Amino acid sequence: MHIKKTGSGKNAIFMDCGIHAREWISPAFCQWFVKEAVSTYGSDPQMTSLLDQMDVYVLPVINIDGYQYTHTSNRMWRKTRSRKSGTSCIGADPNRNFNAGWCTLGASSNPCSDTFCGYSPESEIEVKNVADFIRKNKGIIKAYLTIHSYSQLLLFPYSYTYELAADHSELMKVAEGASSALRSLYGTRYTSGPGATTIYPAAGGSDDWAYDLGVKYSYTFELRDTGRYGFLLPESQIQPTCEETMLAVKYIAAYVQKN
Ligand code: ING
Ligand code: ZN
Repeated sequence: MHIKKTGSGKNAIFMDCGIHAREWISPAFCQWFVKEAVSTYGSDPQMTSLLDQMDVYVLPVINIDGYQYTHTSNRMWRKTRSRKSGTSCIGADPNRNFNAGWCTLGASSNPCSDTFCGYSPESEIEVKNVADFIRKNKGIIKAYLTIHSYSQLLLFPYSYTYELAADHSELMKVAEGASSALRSLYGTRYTSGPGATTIYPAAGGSDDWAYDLGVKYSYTFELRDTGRYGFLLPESQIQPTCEETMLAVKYIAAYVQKN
């Protein structure tokens, strides 16, 4: 979905949800974001100024086949649903399939693993299409946000190496600001930091790939909770999670807008 005022060629923010099938709160957030954007434009000064100055691309469910499969067959499915002759195991982990230190760390070359990196970078059609879109629009895409769950983390590059990103201090500062904005609503605590040391080392992730392509403000959100319900976040937490996450996304967007 492309949220824009009339006219084109403006700078943009790209956000995707549902890269992992079982992380249901993620597609819920993208949907919430679009509703908020179109319904608060003109009344909320921050949203109005953002959309006056930038476009937002929202991909509500990247891994649509996997998402469907979690509704029909296996609630805990994570990967895509691609098939390959020679193995009965299905799918690759789309967040190990991007071309960023591909399959070197925290990923598996076993097609039966939940973190299978795929047969080659961008072997998954969902990953190839997102990567093509971002490459094509890299001149205007100033921020890349990807929404996962769970753990309450705000991660940024790198995950494929322990080296710090060239923009580490700025990325950390913006993440800390976004986390405080999020916490201000219901007191939900987030931890910020580079993926490799904050969650675990893992190559082939989309945020690392976007960052190395030149999209400086590249963040992975891990939404609620911290493990009590995990992927099975109760319905009663959908709205508060979306409300608080909005504050963090708007904080990052406002920062990107003026930088
Ligand atoms: N977490 C992410 C995962 O793909 C991550 C963590 C972020 C890895 C960025 C690599 C890069 O494992 C979840 N919950 O999926
Ligand atoms: Zn995930």
